[in-house]
Amino acid sequence: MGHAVSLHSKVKQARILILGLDAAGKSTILYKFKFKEPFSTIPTVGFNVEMIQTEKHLQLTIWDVGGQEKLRSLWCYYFENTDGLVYVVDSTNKETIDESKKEFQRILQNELIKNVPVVLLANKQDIPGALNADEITRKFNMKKYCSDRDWYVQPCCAISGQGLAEGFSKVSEFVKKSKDEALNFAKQSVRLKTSRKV
Ligand SMILES: Nc1nc2c(ncn2[C@@H]2O[C@H](COP(=O)(O)OP(=O)(O)OP(=O)(O)O)[C@@H](O)[C@H]2O)c(=O)[nH]1
Ligand SMILES: [Mg+2]
Repeated sequence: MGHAVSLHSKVKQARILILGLDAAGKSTILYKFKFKEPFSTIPTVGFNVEMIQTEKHLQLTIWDVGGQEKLRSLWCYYFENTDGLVYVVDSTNKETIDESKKEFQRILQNELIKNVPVVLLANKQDIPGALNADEITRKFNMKKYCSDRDWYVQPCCAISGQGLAEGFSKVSEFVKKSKDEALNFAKQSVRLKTSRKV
């Protein structure tokens, strides 16, 4: 009975983790996406968490964790049960982009994040000289490092909100797909067990 209920209930909840270096724009993105209004932020010490309903009928619980260097060792405590990762890059800051890439690759290596779909938000596209999505894709070596999962690079501007709906829609789509696959796998296993008993 428990099985039947859990296997047939619709997917409604997903846990999304937003990470990236300090000042990449994570909190600005979270609050602009939620409230659709400009939001002035202060550096996050700890985390912010918001629930947002997307058009894919998914309730996203979005965790935005502070990105200052001394806080990054705490990121791993947020990894468990993550359904989708949104990694935010300041596309204009050539001094920190290699550091951002290093942190990104470190996250991907963690067992708890294995196969978790990724949307990389190439933020601050309003600033002249920002690297575009193709340049960020190459810089972050996405094809190589994300070959084991669904991934997408979305250019955006947290101030105007441009690109945010597309980015979160993409992560919702990926999450739904992987949850559907897990559900189908579970259904098949139940069917197999039942047919063996008969
Ligand atoms: N021009 C421009 N500025 C942005 C954009 N996104 C964020 N900012 C600015 O970047 C600064 C840092 O933004 P936050 O959202 O606080 O950065 P954060 O990633 O949450 O930083 P931590 O909490 O320290 O990890 C703020 O002054 C924002 O107004 C953007 O798309 N364009
Ligand atoms: Mg913040």
